[in-house]
Parts: sequence; structure tokens; C-alpha cells
Amino acid sequence: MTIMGTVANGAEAGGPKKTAEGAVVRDISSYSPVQGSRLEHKPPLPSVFHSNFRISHGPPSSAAGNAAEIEKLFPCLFGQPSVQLRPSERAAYNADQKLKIGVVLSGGQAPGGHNVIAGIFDYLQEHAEGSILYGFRGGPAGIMRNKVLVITEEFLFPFRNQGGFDIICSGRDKIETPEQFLQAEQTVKTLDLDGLVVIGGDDSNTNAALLAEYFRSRNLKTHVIGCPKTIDGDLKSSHVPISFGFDTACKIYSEMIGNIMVDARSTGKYYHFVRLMGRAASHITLECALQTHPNVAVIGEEVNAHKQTLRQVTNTIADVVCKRAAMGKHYGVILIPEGLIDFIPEIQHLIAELNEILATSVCDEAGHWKEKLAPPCRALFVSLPHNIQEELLLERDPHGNVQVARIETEKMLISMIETELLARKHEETFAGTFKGQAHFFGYEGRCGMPTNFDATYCYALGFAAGSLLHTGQTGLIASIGNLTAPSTDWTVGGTALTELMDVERRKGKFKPVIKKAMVELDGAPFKKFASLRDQWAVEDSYLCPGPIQFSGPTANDTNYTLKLELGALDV
Ligand code: FBP
Repeated sequence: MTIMGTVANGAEAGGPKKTAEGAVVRDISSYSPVQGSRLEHKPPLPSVFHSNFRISHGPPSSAAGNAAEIEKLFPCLFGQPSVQLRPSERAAYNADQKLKIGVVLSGGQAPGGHNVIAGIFDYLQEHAEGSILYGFRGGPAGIMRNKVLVITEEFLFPFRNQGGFDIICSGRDKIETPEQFLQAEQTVKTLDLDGLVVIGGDDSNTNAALLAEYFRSRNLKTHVIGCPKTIDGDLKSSHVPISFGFDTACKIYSEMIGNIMVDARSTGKYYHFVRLMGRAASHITLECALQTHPNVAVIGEEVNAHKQTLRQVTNTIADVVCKRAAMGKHYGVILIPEGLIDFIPEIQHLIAELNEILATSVCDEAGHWKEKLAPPCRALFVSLPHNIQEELLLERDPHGNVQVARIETEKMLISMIETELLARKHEETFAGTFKGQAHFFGYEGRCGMPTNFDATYCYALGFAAGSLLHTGQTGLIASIGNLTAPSTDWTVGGTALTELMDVERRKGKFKPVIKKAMVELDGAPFKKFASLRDQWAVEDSYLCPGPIQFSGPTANDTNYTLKLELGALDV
């Protein structure tokens, strides 16, 4: 076992302060006043944690799809009920039990992750004193390589209510092969772990379920609980209303979009194209649209449902530019989801063909490889701006996906709209000016200080994970409900991870997956947006939400998506 940060070289006098295990304690003397004040913030807990609680079991669970295959893949876990915590006179746990729990952060950063860890830590302090919380460093690879540190109050304190994942850092490795499962088994045995909390998105929670199944099949005592994390907002179900981080990220982006809107209106000379993170789903773009009222927001799921071509997407935006020009307005703000190109069927075909070609050929400057593209794909490829052609040929990620964060769709649309408007000028259907400014808001939003909502939600998720492990649960994802009520009234429980699962056929085998939750075109957030967008296109209905507030009138507001989906706001 490697205890990270140990004083292998000896702590020098006057050097950084370290915990008894040798982990360097972050120096908070360089914190800003706001950072400092957030350290003292104590998120309120759901009232079920104010007293003793018991576990109430729901009916047997099934799967999101193909239950028969999920049952074969999860013979130990399939069918287990979801659970709820209920107040009770007697505690459902042994307060004298000293637990050993490991926690890992997996995938992209999302504001609030530190509070999940703080929640697990404080739960253990309050209900199972003397327990140990280990943090696996650098994501799932930390489990496979047994890179851990012991989380103490002194070490944890500087991270309370702060953004980022830097307390133990994250990673995108997967525990996949039989050897890797064995490595994980070795680690949990070495540390004698009672439980493991996996804080991650859809892939990481699928992995959490596989680990829970594997540990149980091996008769290991280590139980596994997942926590829903991702700014993308695409890990949710009826019992998991939202993933943490979405609220903060959208509010940070919306502040910046609002500022850009004021700039656009002030100078009157630019169209700002803002691409927003969200690798697969367009939830972030939709939420930011509801918060700021842009002239156009492209929702990838709608483009896909209507099988729109790139030219149709371009023309829709060009039409708005023309309408506004006729009103004397030569400026505007357009929001685009990061994953847009993946939603356009003709580009999906092109990417699929490029993937095949890249697997066997070198796509060099000479360009002979382009002959292998089917004629429509070739025509589309050569019609794209040169930089986009290059970006489509970039190395794929470890899962074989195009790295959409690196494709500058906003620049592509600007250049295609320029061409379109030039043609319209020649036809005398456009008489205005068009100057595009490209922006990409992604990493800026992932590590902001969590909003009150995310801080409280994450702290409750941590308590939930601690309590589920303490009461002997496994294979569940911590789930907090009733989220539009005051946080004392939030419900706390765990949902069977297998209930969120379906299978995909990969390399001739069924693989379990938690399906990404995409924007529903008949869902309340999209309907609200659709009812207002024509007005936003031509009028300047811009809203400037301003920076995240920790106190004051909007401090405890949640986001539109959650309020609309939970029926707390009318469409
Ligand atoms: P997760 O799904 O792991 O939470 O990550 C989300 C995300 O922020 C996407 O919005 C973005 O496309 C991607 O991560 C970027 O990944 P990376 O951090 O590897 O550049």
C-alpha cells in the first residue's frame, strides 16, 4: 500500500504541515475572504439525520431495460429493493462498530465533490466514532494501485464547501479486466475495507455496480455505494432527480452568458457563439437558455429527433440573424451544446466512417484515404472548415469517442453562417452585417465553489452513503428526494444500481450500462424553452443572473431544470 504524501523524506522544520499519516495539510492562509467564509458554512442536513433512523425496503427492483440480461450479469444483486431511511426510536446500526471506508472520485470534476467526502467523514464521526475514511488518489487507478491517504479532520477542513476534486484528485480509468478486478480485490482486502463509495457519472456507477457484484460473488465483506456526479446532468432517474455539480456549473456559465449579452447589446456589433460543456446531452445548454434567454439555443436532442443536417442547423441561425438585421439589430447570443456534432445524423455517419478508416490507415496530408469515404460523407467532410476536418481526425478517447471538447463547433458554425449570409447578400435577402465571436465555456464551470444547493445536496449524499454502508447496504446509488422542498424535508435513500441499467451489445457480448438521461422533448424544461424561444429570437429578453450568491434573495434557489421536472414551476 502506498500512503500518499508520507514523510518519506522527513518533514523539514518549518515545512508544510502534515497529518499523522504524513498527508500535507493545505495552508488556508492564502484563501480569499469568500473561500475562508465558506469553510465555516455547515450545510443543513435532512431531518432524518437529526434522530435515529431505520431502513425501509421498497418492492423488488427490476432494470431500465432487458431485465433478463441484467439478471444474468448481476446474479447476486439483481432484484434487490431500493431503500429509504425513516426516523425511528432505535438506530438501525451499531454505533460501536468502527468502519473502514474508502472513497474515490471518478471522471470529470463537478462542484460539490469535496462535500460528499465531508458528509461521509462527518457521518462516521457522528455515528461510528473511531472509523477510518481512506481516499483513493487519482480516481479508480488509485484503487487498482492501492494509492490511498487517510482523511482526517485536519486534512479535510480546507476543502469544505470548496470547488474542485483536488483533495484526492480524479481519473478516468475503468476497472474492467479480470486482472483489474483482482487488483481491486487485493486492495480492499489489504485495507480491510467494509465499504467503498464511488463518486462518479454513468460509467463510474456502472463500474460501482460491477464491483459490488464482484465483491459479493467473492464473499468479500466490502460493500459498494455510488453517488451521482456530473455537471452534464445526464445521470438521473425517477429516484435520482439530479447529479451534483450541474446546478453550480450552469449558474457559472449563465453569469458569463448574461455578461456577454450585456456586451453584445452595448456594442451592437457581434454575434457571440457560446459552446457549452455537456459531452452527450444538452441539459446544460437548455438550463443556461432558461436562465439567460439567448436569441438561439440549439438543443442537440431536437436536431437529432428532426434528423436535421448541418446546413439546416446553420440556416435556422442565419434566419434569426436576417430577422434581427431587418429590425436593425446586428448582434446576438447563440448557445450551442458541446456534443452538437454528435447529434447530427450525417456527421454521425461521417464519424463512424472516419473511425473505421482511422483504425486501419494513417490519415495524412496527401489525403488519399479520403477515397475510402462514401461519396456523401466525402462531400460533407470536404465542405467543413479545415480546422474542423483536422479536429475530427484527432485521437479518440480511451472509449473510442471523438473528443468533442476539442472540436470547435462554434467556429465551424460562424464560418458556415458567414458563407450562407454572403450568399443571401448576393440574393439581396440579407442586408446587414455579421461578425462572430467564438467562446467555449467548459472547464470554467467544473470547479467553482458549490452553490448552496450543491453544497447541501452533496453533504446529504455523503451522509446517505455513510448511512447505507453502516446499515449493510451494497449495490445502491445514494438518492436524495423532494429536492425542491427545504433541505430538512429532503428524503434519503438508496436506489438499486441495477434498476438504472440496460445492456448494450459490444463485441458480440452484452455489456451493462446506465443509460444517459438525454433532454426529453416532451419534458417540462424543453417545453418551457420551446414556448419562449421565438420571442427570445427577435426581442432582447436577455437575463443577467449575476454571480452565485451564498446569502441573499437567490442564494437557495435551485435550477429551472430541477424545478420544472419536479413540478415546482409551471411550464
Ligand atoms: P463526466 O461525465 O465525467 O462528469 O465529465 C463531464 C465533462 O465535463 C464533459 O462535459 C466534458 O466533455 C468532459 O468532461 C471533458 O473531459 P476531460 O476533463 O477529460 O477533458
